[in-house]
Amino acid sequence: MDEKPVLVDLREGYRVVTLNRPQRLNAFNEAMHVALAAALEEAEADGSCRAVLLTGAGRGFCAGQDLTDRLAAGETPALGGALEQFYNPLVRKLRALPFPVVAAVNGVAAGAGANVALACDIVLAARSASFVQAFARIGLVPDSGGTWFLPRLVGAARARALALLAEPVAAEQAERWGLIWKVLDDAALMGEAERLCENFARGPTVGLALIKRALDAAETNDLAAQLDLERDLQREAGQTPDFAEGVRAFLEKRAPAFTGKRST
Ligand code: T3D
Repeated sequence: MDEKPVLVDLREGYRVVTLNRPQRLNAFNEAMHVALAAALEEAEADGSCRAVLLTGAGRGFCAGQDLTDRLAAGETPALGGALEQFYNPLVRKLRALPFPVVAAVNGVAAGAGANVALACDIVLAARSASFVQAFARIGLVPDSGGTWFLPRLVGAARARALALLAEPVAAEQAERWGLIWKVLDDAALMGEAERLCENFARGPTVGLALIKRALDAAETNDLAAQLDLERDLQREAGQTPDFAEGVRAFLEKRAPAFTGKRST
């Protein structure tokens, strides 16, 4: 049995959440799902937490579903159940968290592991990392948002080839294609991810959460609806003390001291 399938490290204003089943390249089993869901719930409930850094222990980020669990479940396991119970809520939670989530993809991200990374707001990857839509290799369909994220991030042609061929994409190629934000030398990955989270921990958190909402809504809204939404969200952002502080700091030519709060 894994001792702690997810590690949580409390930092000043953010949390580092580490998938911790390195002997299986951090593949998901039920215990890891439950622990990750709890870690994210706790981060959300902690008013001082203004960002999450998600990474993996050992040489992999996450190899998707633990396939040994699937054999143990029998010849024809009811796979939709795990999506309903664990993967879909996880992806929804990552998108809905009211602060940025930075993925530091330290090694291979395969299957649902790749798509959980893509669900994060900013994806950094080590130069040695790779992304594999491994599903077709075992007769499955990309899940955890894969069929939604891929065409939006890299276009229809690449999305189809990635899903149908299940070939790995090296981190540098992933960056060139726009699948991820940035590739870094392996030794620089965590430092850069921490730097981003430290910045977010001092950021205008409510405004950042509203940006997440606007960009997600833009995936389905037409322009007219999106313009209306931007107006509404801007009203909300304009009522935060961070907006007033941001403008004051600009006029006074100093760095803003954002609180991340909705009200003073
Ligand atoms: O409910 C449902 O099931 C539906 C949901 C599905 C979601 C999914 O994610 S389906 C896709 C599941 N994932 C995969 O198919 C990926 C399987 N893994 C691989 O293809 C390769 O391991 C990698 C490409 C990720 C990495 O290859 P490599 O050569 O760097 O490492 P390796 O030697 O294959 O793996 C190292 C160890 O991790 C190895 O164990 P061992 O031999 O040292 O004892 C390997 O068996 C284990 N491992 C890797 N991935 C998984 C795994 N064990 C269980 N489940 C895994 N997914």
